[in-house]
Amino acid sequence: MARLLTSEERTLKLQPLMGAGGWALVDGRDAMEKSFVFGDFVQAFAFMTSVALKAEKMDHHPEWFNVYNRVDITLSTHDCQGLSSRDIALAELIDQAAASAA
Ligand code: HBI
Repeated sequence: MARLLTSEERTLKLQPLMGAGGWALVDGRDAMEKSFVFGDFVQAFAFMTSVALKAEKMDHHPEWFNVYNRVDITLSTHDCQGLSSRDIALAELIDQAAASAA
């Protein structure tokens, strides 16, 4: 069962993903979000396929919305109704997948 990030973990591990990292906290919910824009739908879907396979291996899945070349992603952990280390790991994996999709 995943546990919520402590305030120290949020400072040390979550903050680096925010700001220039592109992730932002969601208003009114203990979750993080980021939007990605690709060259076209096929590139966006290839990114989603890559993330989906890795998320399945992690057994930790994003909430996401796709329209054409844009993918909006929200991460939070259902088990503890908030941000856990699993969300940080998945965010880092997602950023790596986006970088290699570019
Ligand atoms: N994905 N985002 C998210 N949050 C969860 O709590 C979660 C999940 N994927 C699978 C899952 N939980 C459970 O099936 C496993 O933790 C057992």
